[in-house]
Amino acid sequence: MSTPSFQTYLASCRDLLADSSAKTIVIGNEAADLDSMASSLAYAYFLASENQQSDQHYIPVMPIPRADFKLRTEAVYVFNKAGINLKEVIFFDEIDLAAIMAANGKLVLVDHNKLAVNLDFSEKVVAILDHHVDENLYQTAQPRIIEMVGSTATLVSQEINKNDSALLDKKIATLLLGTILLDTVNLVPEAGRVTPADNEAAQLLLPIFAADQHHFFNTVQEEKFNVESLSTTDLLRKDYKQWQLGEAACGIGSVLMPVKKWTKRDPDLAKAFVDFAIERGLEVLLAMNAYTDPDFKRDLVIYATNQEMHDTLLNEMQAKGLELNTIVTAEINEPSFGIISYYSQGNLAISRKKLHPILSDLLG
Ligand SMILES: [Mn+2]
Repeated sequence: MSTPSFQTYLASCRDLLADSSAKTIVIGNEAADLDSMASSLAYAYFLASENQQSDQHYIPVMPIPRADFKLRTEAVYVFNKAGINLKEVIFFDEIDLAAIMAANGKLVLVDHNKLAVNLDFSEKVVAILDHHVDENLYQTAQPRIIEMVGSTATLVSQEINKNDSALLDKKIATLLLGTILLDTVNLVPEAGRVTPADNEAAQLLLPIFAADQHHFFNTVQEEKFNVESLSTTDLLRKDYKQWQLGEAACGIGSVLMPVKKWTKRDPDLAKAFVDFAIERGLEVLLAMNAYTDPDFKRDLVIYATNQEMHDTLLNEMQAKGLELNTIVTAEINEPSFGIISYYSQGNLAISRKKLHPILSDLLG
């Protein structure tokens, strides 16, 4: 049987999904980084072509809702570069995983080797390709390849090359190479990520990709931090954590943009904070802005539903040495509810990880 191209295969996935046959879902980890998504696409394609005689359908599923894909700006770039039609890509909110599993479904895990806690399908895991520490689960999985390489995409490249190297066309090579370069910081030994296997995989893919490695890496890397296309709400949710601190629900978004630029760009920024807080039932919503200008800098936005909470937070952060200085933002419309204020943060050492215990002690 002739093997369909990756393009043809991907275009058929939605039909395969609708079909009544049993399905094997190929899925990456919850964080849904480029490695997880690219590896699942390439490995699902490989499995589908290896098992054309089987009555199973092999379908890659991105482990996030479709609406969240645009937040992975590096993946948006690499998918586009690989010529992938996003309409054909299947996202987690477009399937009923429990129903698929109940109908004789199976799971292939890439870029993780332990199912997310909310996915109770341990007995369904039939194969694993991963580069995280082995949790020693699903011992019957076949293959069960868990190796400490820089990228799962390396393991996928190896598997395809070993079994059917003709599948490594330009689209697949672009997906896998972009991922390996990003994960290994362009194969540079000083970054401490690259292994001989990653190097080998990259050397295999480069002639198929047939364009400049360094330019590709630089662009993927730049796109990862390019948040120009994102709205205020998307900037807040791109890298977002939420904690319950005593009575108060507190959200903190890490934002890769200076406050001055952000407020200039969006005069309704305060309204977006209010809406975001209401939607999530937050009493406190902070943005921790980090950027280079040209040196590394930090800003902070404090939003609280009431003045007392706002001032308590501000005073505590100053007491803990954040060195906050008010930024004047004349362009901003006042919030309809609650209070918001904008600061540059003199103490660059206090990241979100370090701010969390400070707030816990205060409110927890
Ligand atoms: Mn990975």
